[in-house]
Amino acid sequence: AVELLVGRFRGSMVGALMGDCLGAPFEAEPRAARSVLNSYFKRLSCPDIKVPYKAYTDDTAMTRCVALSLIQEKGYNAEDMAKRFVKEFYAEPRRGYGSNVVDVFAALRISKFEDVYGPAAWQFGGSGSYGNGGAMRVAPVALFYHPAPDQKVVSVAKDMALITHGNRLGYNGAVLQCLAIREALHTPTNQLDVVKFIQSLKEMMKKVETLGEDEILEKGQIEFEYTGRLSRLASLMERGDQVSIDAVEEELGNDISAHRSVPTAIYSFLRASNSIPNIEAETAFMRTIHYAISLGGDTDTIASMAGSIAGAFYGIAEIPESLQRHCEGLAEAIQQADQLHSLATNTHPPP
Ligand code: R7I
Ligand code: MG
Ligand code: MG
Ligand code: MG
Repeated sequence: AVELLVGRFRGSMVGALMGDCLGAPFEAEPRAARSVLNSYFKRLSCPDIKVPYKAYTDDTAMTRCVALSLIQEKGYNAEDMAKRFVKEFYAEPRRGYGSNVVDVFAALRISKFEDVYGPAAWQFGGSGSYGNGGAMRVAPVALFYHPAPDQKVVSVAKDMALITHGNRLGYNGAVLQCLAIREALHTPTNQLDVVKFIQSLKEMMKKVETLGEDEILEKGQIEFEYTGRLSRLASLMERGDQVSIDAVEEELGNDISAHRSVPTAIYSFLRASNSIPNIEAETAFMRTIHYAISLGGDTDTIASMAGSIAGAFYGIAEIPESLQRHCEGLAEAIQQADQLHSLATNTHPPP
């Protein structure tokens, strides 16, 4: 069982990396047809063809910071994490960061990290960003804190997101993505019950989204945004293969906002647990990545989030090595997964 769990930690970290690297060429491009993606993956997995590696983007750059900070600090330390984000951004600013989050990095640096959560709170005139940048990097939190009680997991995911994303849609998106990875990690591979999986997330998000005293709804926002989208997700799953890409875009979204991408990533994982017409994939994990990219829009981030959920569920053994080897930073993702696993096991011994 212990070996299985290591494989799932690796699957989640490598899954996040692969979605980012393989999805990045399609980000904000016209949607790629399933046949085009079939050839894309076939070409990449051909053993005798040498292709240059696929570079990772901001999604992975920030995920690595989250992992390294948790490992170094043996838990969440806001200041350490913020410093790593900033250092990483100024070392490699051309990784495709969101256009507004860079202002947070600048303000953190200028203020010498005096108030770690301050600059994010001031984004967008004080409402904070609802981009998916908090959600896209949350996998290491889900892994490290997986044995901890729900409340602890929720509060760390939220605080980690708050360093850059002050809007409740931004940080609650990170919370939902974190809970989805943890749920996948805890579900036996032969016992995925789609209805129960969604219901469990809905029950947790209903508590999370109950408006706290310190929270306000921005104009046009509703209290139970994510709970509502999870209901829509459940209806889409009931309709099976009848659901078109346009319907997914309409009901769940495929853009850079957290509320229009996190539910889409979860849907991609669940939908791809069964075969999908015209998608040729070596494994259900690869079908998840393929399907997520086929939705278009924010392909690197949706595929990365879907990949980290699917990887936590299927484990590294279901991720073809022929495709892993194309991803920049593979060795680091595996090493961080192993370190997170040993820390999670020692820090939170099983009851
Ligand atoms: O969320 P963030 O880190 O961006 C992540 C995305 C991923 O797709 C990455 O792959 C990368 O491509 O970027 O960065 P932010 O700059 O905080 O948010 C991203 C974008 O969301 C912003 O540039 C805005 O276009 C939009 N956005 C908002 N627009 C209006 N009002 C986020 N919050 C708001 C808002 O409150
Ligand atoms: Mg990116
Ligand atoms: Mg609340
Ligand atoms: Mg993206």
